[in-house]
Amino acid sequence: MRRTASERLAARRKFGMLVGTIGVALLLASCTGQPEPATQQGEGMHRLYLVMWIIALVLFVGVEIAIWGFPLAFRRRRGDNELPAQSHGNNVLEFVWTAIPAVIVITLFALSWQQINKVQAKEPVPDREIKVIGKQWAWSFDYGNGVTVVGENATKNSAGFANEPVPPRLVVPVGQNIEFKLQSDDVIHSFYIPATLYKLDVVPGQQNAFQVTFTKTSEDQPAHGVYSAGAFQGACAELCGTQHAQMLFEVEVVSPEQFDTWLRGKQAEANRSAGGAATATTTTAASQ
Ligand SMILES: [Cu+2]
Repeated sequence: MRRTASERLAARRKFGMLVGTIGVALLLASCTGQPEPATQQGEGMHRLYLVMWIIALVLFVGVEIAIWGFPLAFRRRRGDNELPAQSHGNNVLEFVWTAIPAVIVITLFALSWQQINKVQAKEPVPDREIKVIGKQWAWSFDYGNGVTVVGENATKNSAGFANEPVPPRLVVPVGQNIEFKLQSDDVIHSFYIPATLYKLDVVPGQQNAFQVTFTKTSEDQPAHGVYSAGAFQGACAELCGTQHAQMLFEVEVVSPEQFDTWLRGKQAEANRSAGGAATATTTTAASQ
């Protein structure tokens, strides 16, 4: 059955619209799928991710057009009874398709190298230091001077777990350079706050550390599962034993004033308990 010219045009338009729709859907998926960065360092990584994503999208569309378009455009037509001109060994073409990927790989390497140096850069004296202790299967956060924040593990009874775990709430000030010093009491864990777009292993016998500066507070974060509202989510990202899934924590990013008030309150608690550590789980800084 032969199609008329207008039918062919309509079919081509339909195909174009389909390709366009898939492209837009992929683009939208990428925009909503990537966690929003909440730190200075994370914003740089987010930009790098977008650059990589756009290059990948252009290559994907180009390759798909070549895969589907060329066979369609150069298919055998009615009355074609001869082989088209056969060619072999085009030096220009060989050079171009070797050079383009090489340039892309070198560019991405250079951009990543630059970014990794920025992310791992450290001020000699950070605004604040917090010791993060990972152990099977909980996190605790040591602010110094006896102020420690811990959570509560789920309690197990004969019928399984009786209580949901209460993740410890790490309170930090916005706009200040914070150094997390990571310490493991047993096996390898991984300290991960998705909103920072960064994670670092917590290795026994080795002190890993990194610095971040939060650029926004966490007050607009919705509650999710065991995570309460007003905090970013945090978790252990390294399978570290049977109750690895309990190693959750919350990160409440507040104004420096709210942070100081919160820390003073914890300090007073620590002093009252006569040398004992002040421990808090669900105390939020915003409520004080
Ligand atoms: Cu762990």
